[in-house]
Amino acid sequence: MKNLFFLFLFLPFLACKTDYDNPRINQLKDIKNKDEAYAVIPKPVSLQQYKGRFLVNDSTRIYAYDSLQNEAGILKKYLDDLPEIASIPEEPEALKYGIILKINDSLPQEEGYTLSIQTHTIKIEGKSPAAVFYGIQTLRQLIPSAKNRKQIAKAVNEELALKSHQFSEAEMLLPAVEITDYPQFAYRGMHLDVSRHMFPVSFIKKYIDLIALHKMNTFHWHLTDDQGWRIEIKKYPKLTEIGAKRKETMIGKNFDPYKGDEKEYGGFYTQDQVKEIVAYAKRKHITIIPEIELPGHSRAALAAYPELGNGTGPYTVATKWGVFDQVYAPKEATFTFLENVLDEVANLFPGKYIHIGGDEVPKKEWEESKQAQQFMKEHNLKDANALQSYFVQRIEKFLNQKGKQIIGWDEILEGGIAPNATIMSWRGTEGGIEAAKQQHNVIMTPNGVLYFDHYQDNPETEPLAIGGHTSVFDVYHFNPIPDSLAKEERKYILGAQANVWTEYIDTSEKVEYMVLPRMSALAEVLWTPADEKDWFNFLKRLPALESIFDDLDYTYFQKTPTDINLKKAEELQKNPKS
Ligand code: TNX
Repeated sequence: MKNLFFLFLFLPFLACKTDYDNPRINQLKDIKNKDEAYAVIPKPVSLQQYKGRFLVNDSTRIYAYDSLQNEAGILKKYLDDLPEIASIPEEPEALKYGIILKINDSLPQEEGYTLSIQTHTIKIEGKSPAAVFYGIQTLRQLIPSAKNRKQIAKAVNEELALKSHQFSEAEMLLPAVEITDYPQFAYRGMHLDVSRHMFPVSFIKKYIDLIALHKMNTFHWHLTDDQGWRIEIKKYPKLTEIGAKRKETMIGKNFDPYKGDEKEYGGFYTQDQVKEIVAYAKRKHITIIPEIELPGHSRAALAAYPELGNGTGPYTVATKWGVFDQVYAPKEATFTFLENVLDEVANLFPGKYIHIGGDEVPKKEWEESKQAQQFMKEHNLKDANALQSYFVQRIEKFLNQKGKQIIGWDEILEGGIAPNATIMSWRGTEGGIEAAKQQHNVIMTPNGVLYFDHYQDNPETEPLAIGGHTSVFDVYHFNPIPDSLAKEERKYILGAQANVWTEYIDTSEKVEYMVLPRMSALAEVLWTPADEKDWFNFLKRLPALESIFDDLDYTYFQKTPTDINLKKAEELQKNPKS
């Protein structure tokens, strides 16, 4: 009843036939400074500001066309849990006041959307449900943060000086705007290593939410490595009974002399948990790419099934970091094992890609093993590089038959790339350049600039990290398309991804701290047209995003952007790190 009364009072102000023509609400001054009121990251392709505001209160309704109920449900939560998603009224006239979500097939880009906020309607149209979802993410960033709402309500009350109603902070005023938007790159990813350290299901979901907030679409889940096997495989229970646990963990950087913490460390995700996470990601339009490392980084698997090694056991789950000589033996039993494992993995993850690793494979054991030498002879493989290539190609063939495509780290170029493989270029961009020249798809993850396990500021004042130095500025100025690629080769660069290796990241908070706000910069690299990017303008928009991090309880690195001295910034802007 109260709501109805309220709506009635406001009709003269909010409901006008033409947009923006209400003399009172449309004359409202900009309450916040413009950059903040329209602070969207990544910056939209086109954003036209208007005067006026849309009022959201508990009588606002969301109308979801075209089976967009999932998207409507997500939006509803962002808007302080609006009471209900309304059914579509038969009379279009009834849609005068509300938020409308719709598919629009005529939009040119697959992930493109338009967002229009007017005084009495908000309309989000997308080419696909994912595109509508991106429009919702933009809308979400236009919602004033809790702390700004009070201020806005106060300013509006002063300016309108209505006797009949005082705005409260529970009523959100969204700024009028027309946005047309679509991403520059199709692949926009974040990676997380859960082998070196493990994170709870609740955090994996929180990480997925962060990916969604940034309009990224891929989560690369690094599930196996020397220090722990983290996914339940029904056919091989020892992978998690034995392979998911290590005796202890190295303390700090005590490689030599080695010093461990004497605490058993372990954990894994059950298949039910994996299914739950995959379904969660799907609702947020995020595809998960699972990574099962082969033929190297396999000590945890060998600890569980030593018969798959090159006779160099006994094997243990590694307790320190680095690259180890122990790799799978090239024999039929290994391929049967890997195929069975990948079979279960393929059934759990509906996306088209499976990452098979392929990085850092020392060839020592293969060179020294009679059995491996014999295998190479039988298969006409001239050296260990050819054997690595055989390994990957055989697995690719198996996965292609199951309708999946493989991704591998750039080492899989050595000895000949598998015919349909996508390359993840991590040792700089060179591997990516080479792969694109060979007409293979590429995802750029160069360790010089997209390794978010590296320091983001002075190591003396930062928590322990693996090394390196990559500031948010460096990330912001990364260009995924190397200059040396010819025009027709550029289309092979699908996009980029930041990698989060967790040797020195042992808590969820530290993951957040290491990725924020560097991933916000990466999101803009991947979404916004290069000539629209502007570092200083990005810095002005960042605080609004940080207030969302605050509201959602994310930990983040706070000082870099404003601390970067201008001269250095200008210099770097002219000559970015690649
Ligand atoms: C290299 S990137 C690795 C990882 C480490 C990382 C540390 C890649 C394919 N392999 O095993 O965790 O460096 O930055």
